[in-house]
Amino acid sequence: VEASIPEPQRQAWLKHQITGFEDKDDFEKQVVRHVETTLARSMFNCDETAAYAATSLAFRDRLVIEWNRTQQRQTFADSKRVYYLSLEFLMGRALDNAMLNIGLKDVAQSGLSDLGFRVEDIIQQEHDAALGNGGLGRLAACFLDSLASLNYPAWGYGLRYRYGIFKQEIIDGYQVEVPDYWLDFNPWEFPRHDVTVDIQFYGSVNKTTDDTGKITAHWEGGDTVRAVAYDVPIPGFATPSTNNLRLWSSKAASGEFDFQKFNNGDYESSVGDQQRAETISAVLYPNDNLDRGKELRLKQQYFWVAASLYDIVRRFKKTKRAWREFPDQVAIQLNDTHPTLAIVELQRILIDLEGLDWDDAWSIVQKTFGYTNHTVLPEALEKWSVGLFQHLLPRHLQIIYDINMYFLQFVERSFPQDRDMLRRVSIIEESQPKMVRMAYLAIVGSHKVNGVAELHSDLIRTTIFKDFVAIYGPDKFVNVTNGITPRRWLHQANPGLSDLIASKAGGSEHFLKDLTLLNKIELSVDDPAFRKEWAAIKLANKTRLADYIKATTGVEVSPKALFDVQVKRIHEYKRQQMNIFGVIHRYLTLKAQTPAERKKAQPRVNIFGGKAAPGYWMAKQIIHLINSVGAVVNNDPDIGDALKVIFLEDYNVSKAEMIIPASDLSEHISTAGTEASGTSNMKFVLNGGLIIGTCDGANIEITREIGEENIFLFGNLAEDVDDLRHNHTYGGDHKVDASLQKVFAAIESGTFGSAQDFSGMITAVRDHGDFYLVSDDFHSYLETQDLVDKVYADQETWVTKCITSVARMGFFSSDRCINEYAEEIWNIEPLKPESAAGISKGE
Ligand code: GL2
Repeated sequence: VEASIPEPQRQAWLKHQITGFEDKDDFEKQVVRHVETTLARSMFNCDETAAYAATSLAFRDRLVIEWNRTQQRQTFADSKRVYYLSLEFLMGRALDNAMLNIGLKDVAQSGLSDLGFRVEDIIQQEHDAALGNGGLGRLAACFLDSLASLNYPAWGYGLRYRYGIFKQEIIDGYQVEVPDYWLDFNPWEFPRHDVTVDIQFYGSVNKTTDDTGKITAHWEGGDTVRAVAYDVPIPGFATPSTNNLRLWSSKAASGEFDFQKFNNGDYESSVGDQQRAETISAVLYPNDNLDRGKELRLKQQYFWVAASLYDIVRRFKKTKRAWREFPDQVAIQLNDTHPTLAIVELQRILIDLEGLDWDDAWSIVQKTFGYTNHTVLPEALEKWSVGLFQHLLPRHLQIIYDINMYFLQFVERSFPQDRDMLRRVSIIEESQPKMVRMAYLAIVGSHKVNGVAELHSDLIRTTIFKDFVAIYGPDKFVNVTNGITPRRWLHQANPGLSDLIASKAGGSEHFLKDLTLLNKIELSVDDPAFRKEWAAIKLANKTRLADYIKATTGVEVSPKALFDVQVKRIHEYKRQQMNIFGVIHRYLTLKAQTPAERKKAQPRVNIFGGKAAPGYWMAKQIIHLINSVGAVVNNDPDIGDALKVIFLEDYNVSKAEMIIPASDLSEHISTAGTEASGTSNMKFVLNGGLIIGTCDGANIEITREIGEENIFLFGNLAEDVDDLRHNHTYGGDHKVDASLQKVFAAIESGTFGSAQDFSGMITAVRDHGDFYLVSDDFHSYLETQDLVDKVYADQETWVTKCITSVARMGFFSSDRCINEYAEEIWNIEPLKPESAAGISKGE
C-alpha cells in the first residue's frame, strides 16, 4: 500500500506528522485551541462542560494518532485477530481512563489548574457510556482494556444504542425509569459514514440448480436497513496500542424521506421508514439475566451480527487468502448467546455467497467461534420461536435446520441406544410453538465453550450441557474465571490506595500490569506506618461517600460506622430481600435494647444500590421495601448512628468507582449455584473491603486465593439446593426461620408502611416454596453478620485481613483472564509496538 504513493507526496505527508501534546504547556495550548476553534468559545465563556470537551479533545487527538498507528501495524503484520462480539459494553467514563492509561493525568491536572479548573470537576462532567445492564457488559469493557494493554490485535463489535440503560430515579421510595439520552456530545466516537453495510430482513428463499447439479439458495426480497459504523478508540495502559470498538447504528437504507407521501400530505408516514430503521439500534433492552423473546431484540441481534461479519469477512478477503485459512486469521468470541446468529451467518456467507461445500464451510465455522456461557438460570437461556425465525430470517432457519440435521445424525451414530438423547439435544425444541435453543446452536457451532468461574463451569458440564459433554468429550468445555481491570478498579477508582501499593510493590505502577506483584504488600502487613496510611485512605474514601450520601439523600452517616454495601442489579437470586430482612432484624433487636446496650452495638450503614428491570415486579417491591425501611430507621431517634439504611439512586459505573473503595463489607449472597461468577466481589476485595458471601460463583476462588479466614462465608451449598427446594414443596410443612418470622410480623404490622405493598416478598418465602432459600440461609446469615461486628470491633485484626486479602488478589486481573482466552481458545499472540516499553511513566 505504502509503495503505491509517489515519493514527493510521501515526503509531504511525512514532513507533517502529527503529534499529540507531551507536556503541560503543549496540553494547555491544545485545550485553548479546542475551546476557541472547535467549540467556538473563549476564556470568558469556558464553563466546566466546555473545559471537559476541550480536555477530551486534546486527549482524543493523542489517542487517535496511536489508534491509527496500531491499526496500520496490525494490518501490516497481518496476524490473527480476535473479534469480541457483545451486545453490551458497559464502558462508563472515558476521559479519566484515557488520562491514566496514557500516563498524562498529572500533566492534565496542573494544566487545567493553570486554566482555572480542577481535574476532578472536569472528569465529573462526562456522561457514562452505559451500554450494558450489569456484570456481563462490564466484563466486556474490562476485556477491551486488557486486550489493548496486552497488545492483542482485537476489535470489539457492538450496537450503538441511542439510549443506554435507563436512568433510575427514586420517587417516594419507588423506582422510576427515565431515558438515558447520552449522545448529545460524545467526543469518543468517530462516525464512519463511509463504512456501511446493508442488512436484509424478511423476504423469501429460492433455490436454483446449475449444470453440475449444485443447488444454490438465494435469499430475496424483504426489507433493507443500513448499518453505519461508529468507532471508539480503546487505549491500552502503558503501551501505545490503541484498539478499536466498532458500534453499529441503524438508519434507513434509502436515507431520504418519501417526497411522494410528503407532497400528498402524508407527513407522518413520509418519515416512517427512517424511524422504523432507526428503531433497531434505539434502545438497550434493560433485562439482566432474563430473556423476553421480543422480535425487535432478534432484529438487533441479526443487524449487529450481520454487519460485523460482513466487516470481518471484507477485511479477510483483502488479504487474498484461501478460505481454509480463515480460522488462522480470525477468532470470534460470542459473549453469551446473543451473537449466536453469527455462526449461521458465516455458514450462509460461505455456502450461499462464496460457493463453498457445506462440510468445508462448517469446519471453518467451528474453528472460528468460541462461546462463553454466563448463566445457568433457565429464564435467561435464549430461545426464539421457529415462526419468528421463518418470518424474519427464512434462509437462516433453513441453515439451522440443516446444522441440526447433521448434528443429530452424528449424535445418533454415536449413541444409537439412547433414543431420548436426540430429543434432549436437538437445537429445535419440539414444544408448542417450536423453539430454537440458541445455547445449543452456540455449542454445536463453536470449538470451545467456557463458563466464567470454576463452580459455574462445573455446573454447566454436569447440568445444562451434560449431554453435550458426552457427545463432544470434556475438552470442548473449559473454565476461564472472570477478571477485572486493575487500571479502572484500583488505579482510577482508588488513587490513594494505588499509590500506597505502588510504594511497596517495587515503587512503580508496574503491578498494574502484573497484578501478582500485589503479594509484595503482604511483607508490610505489620508495618505500623503502612497500616496507618491504609486505614487513613479507607477513612477518606468513606468520608467522600458519606458526603455524597448527605448531598443526595439528606441522611447523615458517620464515616466511622461499618459500611456494609450491596450494589448490583436487583434480582431475587441475588437476594437483596435477605439483606433487607437482616437489616429489619437488626433494627428490631436495637429497638428492644436499652439505650446503654444500643451504645455498645457496632454502628452500621447499610448501603444498597441497583436497578430493577422495568417489568420485574418483585425486584421493584424489594427497592420499595429498602427505601421504606430507610425512611423509618433513619428517622428513629432511638437508633441514631447505630443503624442507617441508604438506597443510592442510579447505580452505574462511575458511581461504583466511588462506592466500592468506601466499603468495609460487601454482600455477595446469591443462592448457591445461581451467580455464575460475579465480578464486583473482586473489585471490593481489591479495594480493601471484606466480603460476606455464599459459596457461589467466584466467591469460591476468592476464598481459595485469600484464605478462608479472610472472608465471611455462610449458607447452604450448591449441591444441596435441589433437595432443599424439593423439600419446601413436597416435604410437609415448610418451616420459616423464627427470626425471619419476626421480621415478617413487623412488616405485616405496618412498621414500614402499608403491609400490602410488601406481601409478595413475604408470601414468596412463606407460601410459594421459597425458591431462593432465603429462610434456609437466614439463620446462618445473621450469625455471620454478628461475627462481622465482632471482628470489626477489633480494627487491628480487621485491617490485617484487608491487607492480606488485597495482597492475594493478583489472580483476578482481567489480564490473566484474557491471556487464558488467548492461549486456550483464540490461539492468538500479542503484537508488540516497537516502543512498547511505554509512554507511561509506569513502565
Ligand atoms: C452474568 C452473571 O450473572 C454474572 O454472575 C457474571 O459475573 C457476568 C459476567 O460473566 O455474567 N450473566 C448475565 O447474564 N449477566 C451477568 O452479569 N447479566
